[in-house]
Amino acid sequence: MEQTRDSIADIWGDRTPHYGDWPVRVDQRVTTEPDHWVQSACVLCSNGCGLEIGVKDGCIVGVRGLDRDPVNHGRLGPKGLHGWEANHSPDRLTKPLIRRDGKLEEASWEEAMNLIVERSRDIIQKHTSLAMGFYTSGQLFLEEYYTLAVLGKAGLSTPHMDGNTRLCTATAAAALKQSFGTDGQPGSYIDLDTTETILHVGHNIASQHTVLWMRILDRLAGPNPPKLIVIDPRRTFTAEKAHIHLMPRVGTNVPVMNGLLNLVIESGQIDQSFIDAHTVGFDELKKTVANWTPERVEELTGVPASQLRAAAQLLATTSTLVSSALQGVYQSMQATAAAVQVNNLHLIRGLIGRPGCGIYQMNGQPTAQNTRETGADGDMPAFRNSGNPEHMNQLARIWNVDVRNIPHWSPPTHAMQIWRYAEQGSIKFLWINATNPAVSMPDLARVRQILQKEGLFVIVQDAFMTETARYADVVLPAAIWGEKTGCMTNVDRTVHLTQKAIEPPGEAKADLDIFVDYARRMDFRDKDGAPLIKWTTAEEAFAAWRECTRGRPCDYTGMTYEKLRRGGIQWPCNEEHPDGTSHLYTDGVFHTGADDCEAYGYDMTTGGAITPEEYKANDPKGRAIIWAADYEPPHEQPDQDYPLWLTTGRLVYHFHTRTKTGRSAALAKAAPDSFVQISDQDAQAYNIADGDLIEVESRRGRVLEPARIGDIEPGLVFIPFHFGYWDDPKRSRAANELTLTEWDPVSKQPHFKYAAVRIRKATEVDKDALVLDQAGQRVNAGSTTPKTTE
Ligand SMILES: Nc1nc2c(c(=O)[nH]1)N[C@H]1C(S)=C(S)[C@@H](COP(=O)(O)OP(=O)(O)OC[C@H]3O[C@@H](n4cnc5c(=O)[nH]c(N)nc54)[C@H](O)[C@@H]3O)O[C@H]1N2
Ligand SMILES: Nc1nc2c(c(=O)[nH]1)N[C@H]1C(S)=C(S)[C@@H](COP(=O)(O)OP(=O)(O)OC[C@H]3O[C@@H](n4cnc5c(=O)[nH]c(N)nc54)[C@H](O)[C@@H]3O)O[C@H]1N2
Ligand code: SF4
Ligand SMILES: [Mo]
Repeated sequence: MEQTRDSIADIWGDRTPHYGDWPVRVDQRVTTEPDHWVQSACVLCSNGCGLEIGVKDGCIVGVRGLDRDPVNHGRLGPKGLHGWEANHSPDRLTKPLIRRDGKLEEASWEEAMNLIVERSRDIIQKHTSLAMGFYTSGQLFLEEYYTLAVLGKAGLSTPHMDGNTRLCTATAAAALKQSFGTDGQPGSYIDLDTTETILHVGHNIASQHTVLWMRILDRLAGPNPPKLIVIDPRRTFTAEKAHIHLMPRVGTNVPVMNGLLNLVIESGQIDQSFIDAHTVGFDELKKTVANWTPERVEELTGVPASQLRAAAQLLATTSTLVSSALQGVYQSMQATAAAVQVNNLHLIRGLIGRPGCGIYQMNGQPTAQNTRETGADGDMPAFRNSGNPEHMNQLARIWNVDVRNIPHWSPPTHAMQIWRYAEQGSIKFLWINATNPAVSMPDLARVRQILQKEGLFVIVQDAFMTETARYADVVLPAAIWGEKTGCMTNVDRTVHLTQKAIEPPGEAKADLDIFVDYARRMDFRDKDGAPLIKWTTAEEAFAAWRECTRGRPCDYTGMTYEKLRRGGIQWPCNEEHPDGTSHLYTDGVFHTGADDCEAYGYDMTTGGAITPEEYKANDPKGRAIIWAADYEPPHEQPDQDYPLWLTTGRLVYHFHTRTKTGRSAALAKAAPDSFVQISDQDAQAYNIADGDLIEVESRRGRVLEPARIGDIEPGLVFIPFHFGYWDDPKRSRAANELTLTEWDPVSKQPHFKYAAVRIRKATEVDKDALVLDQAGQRVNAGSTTPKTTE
């Protein structure tokens, strides 16, 4: 059978009801019978579904879910079943490009790499390595990030390296570090198979992790179904299945969570012996949340007190609980402060470290976990603490370099700061790989200005001519998933090997090869004069990474490519745990000891770093840390001029800036254009009908979107952020034209989930239409402007 279902029409497929043991269902879509199958995993979200790539005559012709894979038991969602079509898109980049006289022109690899090396040397000589910046991704492979991290830290010694993971899951990492001492999810997907209660906070799992949602749908259809609580201001696919759906105003997660914690504590159903033996900070929490009565929560958040009580009742009495948090928490006000309240809920009820009890501080991108583990986001590899001299000495020994060459004298530069330095001119070299900031960063007018800045040398390494690539000085054509080999670690610490199935098009090269080539040309050496990067293949890079993780919480030493070919394995995997580990913290001992922890943490309100001395003075010595947080109002709020809240997010059929999903015919057809979602009440108030073109304006920019009415709270509008300009350069429609340059004080994750906007029907703005040129710049309107409405 070529296709087991039409996943566009039937997103989640048929139910296979279960309790305890999730049945296998193999989903498949091929366009023709493959010659052979190559084992891999899906690259279109952090769920990490195991799959096989069907190949015929050197081309990908389809995929099928891997039946024995612990993550998906054979299932795949619409993106997984269709996204591979992008590999064979006719507009792939196949040759390097160099800007000459203002125009990007084809060049050889030799010319492009020589230019990059020449510029690197020149800039370092004149301005030191502090002028070198790297903005990477959550979509490369582990081996690629590790190579990048080593060349950045020990080769160039620059602290300016971060990923788009800053926009994505920096808060997941921050919340895990704040509470448990290091990154790494405590639980496992198998917790969903038995849990009594599930809580999703700001996570539209039905659309964004479709296969994990199938697991939940199958529980809901089976014996002993779990109760589902959803906290989201919109009526999402996820919310539709909720037993209790709390719809708070955007930016009010802390009051809602504090209100729930308060009721749970008041009910007396807390696990006092767990709290006493395994945590610190409970008294402070109790004091803080005591102020958050259901009535006060209702006033501030709009969540009816009765609903909050009902949710708290479930959370106070359940004997197992799986919680997840994602962008409705991470990209909103008080991101880390809200995310740790989810951890606190589990800690005060002792619902951690055993089957049925999982906390998913979710990831989004397929390899965001690896960016963090390897230190390509500026963290130190294998969760080492840059403030811990012993940890830094370990790295220096592993890389055979002088410890002073590893930048650890101050916290790493986070992405928003890297862009600011580029704006201010102190960063003069910005190497962007596998991310499309000209659509995905907040406040796009500013991003475009930075990318075009005189004196900033921009390299873009991508598979397509993206909105960002248009501004580059050098464009490097990258091989992508299916065309190279490497590992991906998903949300629940499961490591998959994804294998090369076909050759990349034209001269496109694997990112690993590009980084290795750069390191060789830059002649980075270790203390003894040997090459710093001692590997050339992915498998060799993996072996080097394994050594780097020895004895660390994310211990990979028990894994090999050969073992990974049998299926996904959860870290830590070592001699003690040769088959991997499903649950961390089963003994209630956390990585919070001063010698052990990945970070000393931050003050939740100011973001002020806690010093090693302060931390040591109150060493939690393995107890989890309960952090209390009070409410802080958002800095931008609706007012007379901009009376509505804007929130942004995703659709089930598209991945980010659609470089892949927009090139699959079926996915593109399923969600062809951007829109603005508004409530019935607001539609009436503004006299707007479904499909009318609406101008949405914030203090930073304007877009034009067709209206879609319903399923959202009055006063709130929603725009999906997927739609940039590569396939429609005419209309200003990217949600990030409107968003704010502002971030969480702890995780430094930008706030995409709220901004103040105003709306009006586009008929009134014909003369000043929003038209963009090829480069995404707003063209002045006037007589050349096509009419924007019928
Ligand atoms: N189909 C699809 N799946 C994807 C992706 C994709 O692009 N498309 N991307 C992947 C990636 S990288 C990520 S990070 C994840 C993201 O996955 P999600 O976080 O689930 O996706 P979003 O739509 O960004 O935001 C989730 C929800 O937050 C709600 N929200 C907004 N403001 C608030 C608030 O103040 N409080 C609360 N409680 N909720 C709020 C929104 O209404 C929205 O429904 O998805 C991954 N999976
Ligand atoms: N308003 C708003 N903005 C948001 C968000 C939001 O919810 N609202 N969400 C944020 C989040 S969570 C995320 S994760 C970001 C995502 O934002 P981006 O990272 O900008 O999104 P992508 O479209 O996934 O960009 C990845 C790029 O890498 C390329 N690529 C894919 N594979 C490879 C490879 O193997 N090698 C190389 N070199 N290139 C490759 C793709 O073609 C694509 O151009 O957006 C953020 N921006
Ligand atoms: S849930 Fe995520 S990993 Fe699984 S098939 Fe869908 S996009 Fe791919
Ligand atoms: Mo993300």
